Amino acid sequence: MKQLFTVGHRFVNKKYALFLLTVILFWLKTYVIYLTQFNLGVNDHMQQFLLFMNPLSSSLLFLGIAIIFKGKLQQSLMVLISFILSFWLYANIVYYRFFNDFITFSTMTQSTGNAGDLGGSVLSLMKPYDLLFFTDTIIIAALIVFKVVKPTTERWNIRTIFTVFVSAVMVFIINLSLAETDRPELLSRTFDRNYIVKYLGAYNFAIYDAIQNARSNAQRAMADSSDINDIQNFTKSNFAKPNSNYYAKGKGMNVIYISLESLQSFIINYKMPDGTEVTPFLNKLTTGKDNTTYFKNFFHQTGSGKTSDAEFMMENSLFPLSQGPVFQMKGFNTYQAAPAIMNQRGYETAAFHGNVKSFWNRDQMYKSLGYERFFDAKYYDMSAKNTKNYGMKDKPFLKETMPYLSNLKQPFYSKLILLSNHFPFGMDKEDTNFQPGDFGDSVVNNYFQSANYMDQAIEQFFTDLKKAGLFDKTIIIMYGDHYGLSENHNDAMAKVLGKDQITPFENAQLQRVPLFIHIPKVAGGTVSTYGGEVDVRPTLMSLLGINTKNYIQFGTDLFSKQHRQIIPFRNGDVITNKYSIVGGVVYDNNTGNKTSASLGKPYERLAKKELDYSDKVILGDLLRFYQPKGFVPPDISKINYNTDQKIQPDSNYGKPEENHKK
Ligand code: GP9
Ligand code: MN
Repeated sequence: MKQLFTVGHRFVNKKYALFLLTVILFWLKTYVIYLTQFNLGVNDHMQQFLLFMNPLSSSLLFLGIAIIFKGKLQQSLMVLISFILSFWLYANIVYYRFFNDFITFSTMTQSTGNAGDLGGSVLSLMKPYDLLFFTDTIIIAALIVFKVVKPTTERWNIRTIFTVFVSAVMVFIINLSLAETDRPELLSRTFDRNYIVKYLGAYNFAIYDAIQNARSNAQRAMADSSDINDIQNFTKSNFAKPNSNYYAKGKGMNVIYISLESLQSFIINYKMPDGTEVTPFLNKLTTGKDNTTYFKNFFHQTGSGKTSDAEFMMENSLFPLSQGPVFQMKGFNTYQAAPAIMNQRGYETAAFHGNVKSFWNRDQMYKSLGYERFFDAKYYDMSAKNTKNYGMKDKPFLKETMPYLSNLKQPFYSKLILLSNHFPFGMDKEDTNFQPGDFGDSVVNNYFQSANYMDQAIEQFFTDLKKAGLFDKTIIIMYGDHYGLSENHNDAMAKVLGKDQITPFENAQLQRVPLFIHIPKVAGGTVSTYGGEVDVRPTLMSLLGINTKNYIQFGTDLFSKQHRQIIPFRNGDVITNKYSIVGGVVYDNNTGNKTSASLGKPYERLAKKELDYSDKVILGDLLRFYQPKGFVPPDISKINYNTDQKIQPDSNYGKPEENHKK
C-alpha cells in the first residue's frame, strides 16, 4: 500500500502529470454526466463514440491555458478552469432538469427568455448529490492544497504547449468530421441543440453559440429605424387588393393549418402502374369537394430550415434566410406573425407537433410568433407503436390532437405539423397495406406508402372535425412544406414520371407542393394561379377580413386579381406563370425549352430585391422599429410552455355534438 502511494506520489509530481490527470478526470466526468443527466438520444456506435470523444478537445483547449504558466499560478489556474467548466456543465444540468434543453447566450441575456421562467425554482432543482459533479475539481484541489503535488519550478517548453493546443484542434477536427458524416450539415442547419451537444459536446456548443450570438447582436446593433422606410414603401406599393368574392368570407372562423410533411404535388392525382391512386382523399378535394380550393401551381420556397422555414413564411410572409434556419438564428426577433395578429383579435392560438419542443428552436420561436400554447411531444403518447423517426405518426397524432383542439376556446388559430411522411419514408408493416413503388430506389418506393398513410390520416381527421362540429366554421389550410425527394433520387423520379431524365427545368417544376384551402360555404375546385409559401399569409388575412396593406409582407393574396405570379427561391431561381429561371437559364413553362435570357432579367431583379429587403428586416430585427396601426407585439414574458397548459382533452369528445361543453 505504502509502495503504491509512493509510486502514485512520484507520478503526480512528474511535470505533466497534474495537467494530464485534470484533463482525464474532467473528460471522464463529463462523459458520465452526458450518460446520466441528459437525454441525448444516442442511437448507434458512432454516436456513442462521438459522445465519449467530444469532451477531450475542449478539456485540452481550456485546461491548456494553465500550462502556459508555471508554479503556483499554473496550479491555481488548473483548479479555477476546471471549476468554471464544471460549473457551466452543472448550470446546464439544472437548466435541463426544467427545460429539457441547453442554455444559450440569448436565453441568458433576454429577460423574457426561458431563464426568466426559471426564477426562484432553481434551488428546488438542485440535489445534494450534485456535489459529485465537481469530484474532479475537488480531487485536484485537494492534491494541491495538501501539497501532494508540488508546484513546478520550470516553465513548460513552448513546443510542448504548442503540441497540446494543436492536439486539441486536431481532436476537434476529427470529431467534427465524424459528426458531419453521421449527421450532414450539423452546424449549418443546427436542427436541435441536443444534436450539437451529442455530437460536439456541451463546451463546444457553448463556443458555437457564443459566436452565433455575437454575430446576430452585431447585425441587430448596426440596424437603424430608418432602414424600414424603403421596405415599407416597397411592400405597400406591391399590395394586392383583395378579391371581393373571397374577402372576409371566413371572418370570425377558426383556422387550422396543417403542414403536410414532404408532400410534393406530383403525387396528387398520380396513379401507380396498376392504376391505384396514392392520395385518393386529397385527390377528391382537388375537384372542389368539401368547399376546398386546390392550387396546383404552388411552390415551396424553403432553405436549410425545411419545415420551420415553411412555417416561417406561412405566418410572416417574409423569406427564410439564405444561410441557416431563421427559427434558430432569429428566435428572439420582433415579428408581426399571423398568430399574434389573430391573438389580439380575440383568437386563442395553439401549435401541435409530435416531436420535442426544442426541435428547430420552436419553443422560443413560437412565443415570438404569438402562440399562447404549444402542445409538443409531452402531450402525446410517444410509445414505440405511435412513433417513427422524429416523433408521432400522423394517425395517432391527429387522433390525440382532436380532443385538445375541440376544447380550445373559439375562435382559435391553430397549426398542426405532421411528421410521418418524412425521409426515409419507410413505414411499419402494421400501419399500411399500400404496395410500395417499384422504381429501383427504396426511398422513392417507400414515399408512396407513407404519402398514402398521410392521406388516410387526413381523411380521418376531416371526419373527426365534422363529428366535432368544427368543420363548417373553420378555414383549413393544408400545404406541403418542402420536397420529400431530393435531386439525388431523380433517376427513379424519371421512371415515376415516365421521362428519360429529370432536366434542371423539370427539377424546378418538381418543387411544387400542394396547397389546399377549405373555406366553409365558398365553392372550391382546382385553380392554376402560380404562387409560393410567402403568399399564404396575405391570402388567409384577406379571408379573415383583415387588411394587411400596412404590414411588411412579401407575398400577395392568391385570390386577388392583382396577385403577382412571381415566385423567388432562396437560391436565386425564379418561377413565374410564364417562365422558369433556373440557374440563370430562362425556360418557357409551356414548352420547357430555353428562351432568351433577357426575358428573365426583370423577374430576377425583382426577386433579388425582395430577398434582400426580407433579409434586412430579419437580420436587423427591423420590425421592432415599426408597428402597423392597431398591432401590438406579443408579450412573450407572459407565454410559458413549461408548466402544464391549463387545458384538458375534452372529455365529451367523440360524443354527439349537443353534449359538448361550451
Ligand atoms: C421535426 C420536423 C421535421 O420536428 O418538423 O423537420 P424537417 O426535417 O422536415 O425540417
Ligand atoms: Mn419537413
